[in-house]
Amino acid sequence: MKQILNFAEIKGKLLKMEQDQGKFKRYTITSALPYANGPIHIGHLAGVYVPADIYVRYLRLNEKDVVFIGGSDEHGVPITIKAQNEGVSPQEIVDRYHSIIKKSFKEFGISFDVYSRTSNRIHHETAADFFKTLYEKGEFVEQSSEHYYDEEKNQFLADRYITGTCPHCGNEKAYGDQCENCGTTLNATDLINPKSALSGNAPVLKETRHWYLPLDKYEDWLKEWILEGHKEWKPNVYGQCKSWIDQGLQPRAVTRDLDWGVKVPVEGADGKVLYVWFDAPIGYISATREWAHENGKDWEPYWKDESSKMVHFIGKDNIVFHCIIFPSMLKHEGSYILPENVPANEFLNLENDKISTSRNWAVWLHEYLEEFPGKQDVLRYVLCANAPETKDNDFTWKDFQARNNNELLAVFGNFVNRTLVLTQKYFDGKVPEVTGLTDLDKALIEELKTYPGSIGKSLENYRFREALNELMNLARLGNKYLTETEPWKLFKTDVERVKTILNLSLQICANLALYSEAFLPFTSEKLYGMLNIDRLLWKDGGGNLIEAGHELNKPGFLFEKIEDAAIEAQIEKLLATKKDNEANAAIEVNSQKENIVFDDFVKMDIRTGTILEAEKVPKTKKLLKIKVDTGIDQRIVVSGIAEFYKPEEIIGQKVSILVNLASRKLKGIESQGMILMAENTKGELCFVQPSADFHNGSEIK
Ligand code: B3M
Ligand code: ZN
Repeated sequence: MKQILNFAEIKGKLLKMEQDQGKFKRYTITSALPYANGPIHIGHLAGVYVPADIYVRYLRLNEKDVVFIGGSDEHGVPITIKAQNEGVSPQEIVDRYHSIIKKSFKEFGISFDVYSRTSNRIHHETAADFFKTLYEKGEFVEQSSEHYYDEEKNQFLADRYITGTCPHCGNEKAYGDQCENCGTTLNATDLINPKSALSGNAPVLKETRHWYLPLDKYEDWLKEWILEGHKEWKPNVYGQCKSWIDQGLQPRAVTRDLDWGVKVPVEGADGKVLYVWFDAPIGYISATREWAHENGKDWEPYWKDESSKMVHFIGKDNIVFHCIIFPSMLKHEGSYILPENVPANEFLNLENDKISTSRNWAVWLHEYLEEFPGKQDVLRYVLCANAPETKDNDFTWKDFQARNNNELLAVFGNFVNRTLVLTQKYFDGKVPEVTGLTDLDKALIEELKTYPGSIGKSLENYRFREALNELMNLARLGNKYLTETEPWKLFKTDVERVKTILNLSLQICANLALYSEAFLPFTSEKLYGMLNIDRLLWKDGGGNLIEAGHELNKPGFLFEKIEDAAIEAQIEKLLATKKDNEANAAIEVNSQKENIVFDDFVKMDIRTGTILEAEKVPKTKKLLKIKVDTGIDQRIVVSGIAEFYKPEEIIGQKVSILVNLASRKLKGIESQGMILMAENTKGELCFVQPSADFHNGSEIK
């Protein structure tokens, strides 16, 4: 048995933990608001929502007063670009994705108290008021500067709406804020040959006025608050903050010339909205207000009372906004508390490649559920066990299968199943009594007591992988106990001993049901059902949870094997995506050639014709020697189509032929002209033929 000797130590840590918890009366837990411009994938879940949900469930199991906030981020340029591409309104886009995203979260058991959206009126009011307060306090700096403007569309262009050549790597499709080829952060004015994505024209620079949050002025305070005051933050979070602060902070514009978003609530700001990163985090406040309103609560203590603990769950690309910009806004507004922690995760990759919405390189939650119905907890488990807590991590389907089959099924499911089946078989499903304790049993009982503390401690330190592993250790402990005691061998000779063994094993099962509610809520519910007991609280953990004589329900299965075929199908699906992407990339590369003038075009004499004869050119793979009736004459053309057509197939084929191409010799054969072929992205060729039976020699123009 494991580290019983450490019990005193664990108890000491437990005490410290209770002190921490005692400090706070309530918990305000936020999770990043996903952009409502697409559905969500495993990267979102692993990075933000699974850990946030585990944390919140743990708090609730400790009877804490907690509000868990989520919602859709419905403003910003990603939304307007999507709308523009589809030719619909931004509202239509956000309505569509808000409901898809909300549904996915619900299906995966992400237990938000409120899932709101930033297009709600209450949010527009809250964000506008927030801006106004800062404005009236004189916090903002007002500044005019030149920005790119599209004269045809009469509007200023967001950085993402400008493309051009990257001055660093020459990529012709760099965006005004970043080159995705070399990764450099850019200013729109850095681009060579800038073009508006709206009209395709070159934009002009035009003067515009904006409000800036003077982060430079807040630098000393930020140093004090983060670098001195929050050394306990995760190294990846602390490190990013330090590097931002060390580089020196600049004033940051918090308004934009756009028509989609929260209108800037001051006079003379027509056509301007709040910058999406200004309004989105205020969305957490608006959502809390909405929740409070609907539940007869007061929202303010959750945001304004020092006895509230606020934690932001986010991905690493949002760190600066949640650790530097939003806290600066809260601090200088004056009436708000600041986050206690921002346990940001790194990124999850998929099969060794960056998850990408545009390349469709993702496992979409709604698709997963169609393909693995009822297996939400398997994904939750894998994403937590493999969470990118300290560095980027990789999701692979093989690992998914292995973790299901070798861990959930073989360890957790197997232990529970063995215990329940044996109790059914020997004691008719009634919990047997403890008839006497061996040293082994006593050690087990002691060890069982350590789990609420050890799992809880990991969770309070945002070490979710460690916590989940500890939960699995409890199942491992149970399996080991059964394997060592072998009750199935004792039933005939020592039924009293078997009673004790199964009683203790059932106590482990009940403890598993309790702790797993935080991680695997669907499994926990099933297990409670099989044990036929009510939901427990964290404080109940570690001890005797089921009385002798209690009647269990019939055992079922918590997990099932995932077969190779299901995994291969997923891998196939990804391979198909890869192929599609390669084909699309080929189309992109194959962009339009330089313009020619009409005179260039009319120089070409293209006629309709018919193939009369064809044969392979010896010792070549690609060439056919073809005799064509051009209406003018019969002539020989050598054409590189042998990989796609057999000579005998094409006799009588109608073609288009360029007849005035200077003749040239190929493999010793004089080729007079060129048969026109269409080529797809895979490099396959087919004939271009007139759509009616015109006589040979008809001009193509
Ligand atoms: N929508 C960015 C993102 O999804 C942004 C988060 C807002 S949190 C206030 O990565
Ligand atoms: Zn570049």
